[in-house]
Amino acid sequence: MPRKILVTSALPYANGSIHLGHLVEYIQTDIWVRFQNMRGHSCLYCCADDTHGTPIMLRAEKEGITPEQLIDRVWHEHKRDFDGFHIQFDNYYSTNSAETRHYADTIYTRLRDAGLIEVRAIEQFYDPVKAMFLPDRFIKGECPKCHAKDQYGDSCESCGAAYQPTDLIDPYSAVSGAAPVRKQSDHYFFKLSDPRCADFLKGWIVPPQVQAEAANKLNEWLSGGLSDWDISRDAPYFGFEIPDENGNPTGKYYYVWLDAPIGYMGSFRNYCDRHGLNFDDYWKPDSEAEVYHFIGKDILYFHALFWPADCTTPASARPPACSATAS
Ligand code: B3M
Ligand code: ZN
Repeated sequence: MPRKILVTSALPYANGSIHLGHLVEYIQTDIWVRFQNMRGHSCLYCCADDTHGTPIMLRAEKEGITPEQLIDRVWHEHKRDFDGFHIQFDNYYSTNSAETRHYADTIYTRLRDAGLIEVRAIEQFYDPVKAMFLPDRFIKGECPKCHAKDQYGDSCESCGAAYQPTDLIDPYSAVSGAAPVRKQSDHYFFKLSDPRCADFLKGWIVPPQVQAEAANKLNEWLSGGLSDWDISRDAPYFGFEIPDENGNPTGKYYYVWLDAPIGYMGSFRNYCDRHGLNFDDYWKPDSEAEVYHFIGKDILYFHALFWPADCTTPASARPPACSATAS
């Protein structure tokens, strides 16, 4: 019986070039896809550029172009490089697409309606000159341990210490150089700590959904207890704006890691529409098709905890065994 298989590789970030480390993953995946097709199965390979977030926004600004112009240019560079290495994607798309926005809004509103989104005020560093909240990587200062200067807000490259940006001595904004102030704003959290998520994940994190080695690591995280996940960012931000109950803008944006895996769906949906395929034949919980995500282990947390929990839990007011994805 020929199998219906959909394969994805991690989406390269549109902030940099494709390097050999990337290619190891795409070439391995490409070999697996070709192998399945040679066995007579139908195996499709979809990918996309991961295009949202603060680094893209700031880089575009620095270059004096719009984020859309930047991601368009990088898309062509990435595509050229993949073609040069004969990576045969069935679709190479972008997360900044109508399809990805559609599935992001669908997943988000279902989570919200299932009581899995909570709004909470948090305090963060804010650049008063640039009028923007600063991600950890955009705050620099003196390491609280070894006193090396110009270290990032999350860790020291000189002594290896990990800390909070608030621990830095004489912090400054890497964007404007200004001293950051602390400021509160509302953030939207995906309630990963809700027992429904852990219950679902416990049943899901087993072979064949994930390899045994990955299951061990994931169970370690799970038994440590899952924390809620901050899925929103304040303006200015390059991404999709989060809608309120009436579909009106909230001034908050989906964090890039929320819509990045949804880009797998967006890319595949775009392929389906152009080739007369039914998207749901692959993604519905009871579908016979198989979905495989090829990823590096550093992004296991996002793919094997957040992603199955956020894309499957709202539907799993239905029984929990209905996984739609497999790694
Ligand atoms: N773009 C990986 C990275 O650039 C990230 C992967 C997304 S996969 C949905 O570090
Ligand atoms: Zn240090």
